[in-house]
Amino acid sequence: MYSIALISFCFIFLINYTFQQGQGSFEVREHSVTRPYASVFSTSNSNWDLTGNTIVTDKFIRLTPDVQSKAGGLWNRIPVYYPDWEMHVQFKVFGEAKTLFGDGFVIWYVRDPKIAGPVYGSKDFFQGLAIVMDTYANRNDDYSRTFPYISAIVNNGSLHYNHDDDGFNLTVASCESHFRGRDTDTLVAIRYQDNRLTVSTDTEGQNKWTECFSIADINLPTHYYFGFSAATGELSDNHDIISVHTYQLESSEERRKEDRTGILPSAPTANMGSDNNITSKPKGWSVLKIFAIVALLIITILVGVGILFYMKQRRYHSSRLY
Ligand SMILES: [Ca+2]
Repeated sequence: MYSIALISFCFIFLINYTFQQGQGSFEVREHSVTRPYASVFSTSNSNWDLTGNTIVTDKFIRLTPDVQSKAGGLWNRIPVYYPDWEMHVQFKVFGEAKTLFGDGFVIWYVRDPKIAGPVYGSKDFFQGLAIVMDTYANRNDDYSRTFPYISAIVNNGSLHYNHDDDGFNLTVASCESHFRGRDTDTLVAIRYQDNRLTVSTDTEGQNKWTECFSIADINLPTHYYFGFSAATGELSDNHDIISVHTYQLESSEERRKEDRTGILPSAPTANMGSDNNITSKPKGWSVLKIFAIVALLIITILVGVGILFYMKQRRYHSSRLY
């Protein structure tokens, strides 16, 4: 009886995986979504939940339509029990607007999934990782970032995501990426292995990954949940998830044996809010420059007045001579 149970378990275990990327890496079916979606969502024991305004067609899973004040989510139900993983997400962000659109979407790895809130339709003070695919620059003052923009945020549950500064002060790594409104397929890959977080994009239709950032020393536990969410406010866009492929990566024996469930998300060596990709714009006119201009103006006026006075004097003397 025991051996039959064990064989059944092994069989179920094996069919859940498809060999993908070399030895030790497998696609995890329960953390992936591919067409046809009917087979993903039609059963009561689906691995995924849809929240808010999310709709499923035969071509895409639409988190929000290009309509104001909508919010939606796609959340996985099975905790991620392996420490090292890579997720490839095919998505599409587009809409009618040419200049004003928003706000983007988030790829989540969090302790508490499916809780509606103000961060792209999901919970603030979240515990876990957010890969923010931000299409609208809320803060656009003295930083020369161009949007769309991808940023990674690691939160232990105590930090507030501030939309007004695009989560700038919590950003551990980021890059600019022109993923919106493309005719090509747009994909993002998130790899978490040996505490290194690497995000790459493929938006040019060349079937080639371009590294967005790679940052070491990112601590994330196991048994959190994957999810996606998006929200529109005054600005809107279609935010579509087309496919998700998640791979379990090969882990060292030490990591496999380690109990990682209690790890608090952290990025102890990250220089939050001062990523290398973000450079300050010139700060405008310095005091010295303003002083020099004022001085030049005064000298010009003085010289002008001087010339006028001199000419007037000459005319005066001339009129006295004749
Ligand atoms: Ca924003």
